[in-house]
Amino acid sequence: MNLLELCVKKLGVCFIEKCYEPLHLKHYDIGESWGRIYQRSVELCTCLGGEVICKRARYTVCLRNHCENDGVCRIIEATGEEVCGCKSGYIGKYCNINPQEQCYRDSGAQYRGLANATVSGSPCLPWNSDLLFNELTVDTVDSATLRGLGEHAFCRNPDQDKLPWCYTTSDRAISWEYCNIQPCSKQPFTRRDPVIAATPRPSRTPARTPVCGKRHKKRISRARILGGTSALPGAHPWMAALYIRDEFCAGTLVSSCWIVSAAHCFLSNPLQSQIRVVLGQHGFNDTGPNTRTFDVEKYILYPLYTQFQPTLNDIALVKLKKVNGSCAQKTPFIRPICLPGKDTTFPDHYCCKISGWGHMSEKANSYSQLIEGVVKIIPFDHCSSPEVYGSEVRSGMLCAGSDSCVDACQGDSGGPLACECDGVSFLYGIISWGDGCGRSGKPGVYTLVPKYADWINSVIKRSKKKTTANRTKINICIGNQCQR
Ligand code: 4AZ
Repeated sequence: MNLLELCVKKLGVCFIEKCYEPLHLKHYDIGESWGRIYQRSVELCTCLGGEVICKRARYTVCLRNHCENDGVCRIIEATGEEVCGCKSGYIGKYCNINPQEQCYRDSGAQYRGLANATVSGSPCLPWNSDLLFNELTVDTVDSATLRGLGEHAFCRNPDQDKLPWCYTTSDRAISWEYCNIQPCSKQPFTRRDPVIAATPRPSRTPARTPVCGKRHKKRISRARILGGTSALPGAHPWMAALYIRDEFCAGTLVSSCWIVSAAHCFLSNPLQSQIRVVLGQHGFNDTGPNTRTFDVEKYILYPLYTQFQPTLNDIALVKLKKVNGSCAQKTPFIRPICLPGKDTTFPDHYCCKISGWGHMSEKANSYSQLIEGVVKIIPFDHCSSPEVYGSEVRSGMLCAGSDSCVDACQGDSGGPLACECDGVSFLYGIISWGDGCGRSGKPGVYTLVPKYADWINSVIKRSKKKTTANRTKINICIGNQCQR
């Protein structure tokens, strides 16, 4: 059918008339059919260009009732579709929406109301939006409805966060934000009430939130650099994009003015005026409202680094030039990672994350969106065995790889190997070198940051006495972060 024939002209603009089904809070396309239970009658409805035509339908009782809140479940014989008849006060295809809920209790995991905008006023994306393909696996209808998700754009808390939130688009990429909705403890609430940030209740032992290493990310489930998945904006807020003449490298923000990167990125001895650093970047070479661009005041290679052995001591510090008196200011998309102490160790087989805009394969020649992947720390003895890298791997390096060929590649150099302990990320390695990309038995090799912790701190402190680099004390973190 020619869609143009079905569109309706309003103010000279052509609209395709969809049909709104108030029981499901959903628009159906022209020609689409759906079942419903309306005033106890089981019906099969069809959308005919803005008009809904419903007919009584023959039905049987469902073998298993998936309708919530004591709704009744019926199967329409003609289509096999299961439909729900909701008790008063509930609507939605599965009776799991309660339009009367104006506030949320506890953390809002059970909130089923209609709030659909974030604190900054952005509209929520529907939970079934194609744009969330990488973010969500609403594995089964059951788990989705149990978590309050569905074909709607209402605020929910499906992942034990502290309050309801939703996905939004920000800077042409998917992001997320908490919702503009009050806890019931703050009732009475009127729509005109200003949104006041909740003041945390004083606690006897105030919990210290680290100033570094916290991500702004959401990925409810679904796992997918080389072999990695597209990262969410804010998932790696410490990522820095280094445009060095016509070359590209990555780096990691460790304090407001300092980026850690790889020394080999500066092999061509660029002038500092030839380097540009972009923070908060998602797509390669793509700036927007979430990005900040900085000139470089200076860069410092590790004193023992030499171009004759470019894989040894492959670490450099880049100092950003201040803009209006300050360097990087924190946003959900820009914040530093924590630096490990010199004794910090993550054990063999620990899973850490790499991220970067680098090539997606050895043969590729273009850069990408920010991609992330999980790699495991490989025992040093194995990596330095003759069948892997032999004596090319030295102390001050660490190897990490995965069975599913997740690996860093050209353009990822200088970027982080971030290892997380109790939800705080540490810069444990710097992407440095490897034999090709994703080759079996040839893991990526990283500069081991703890070995350079004293040097980093001395440079950063020397240059600015008052602030030290972000450090949160950990020595050994046990526990495995591999499950995503
Ligand atoms: C590079 O050229 C590069 N597979 C970085 C890391 C690896 C390979 C190449 C590791 O920047």
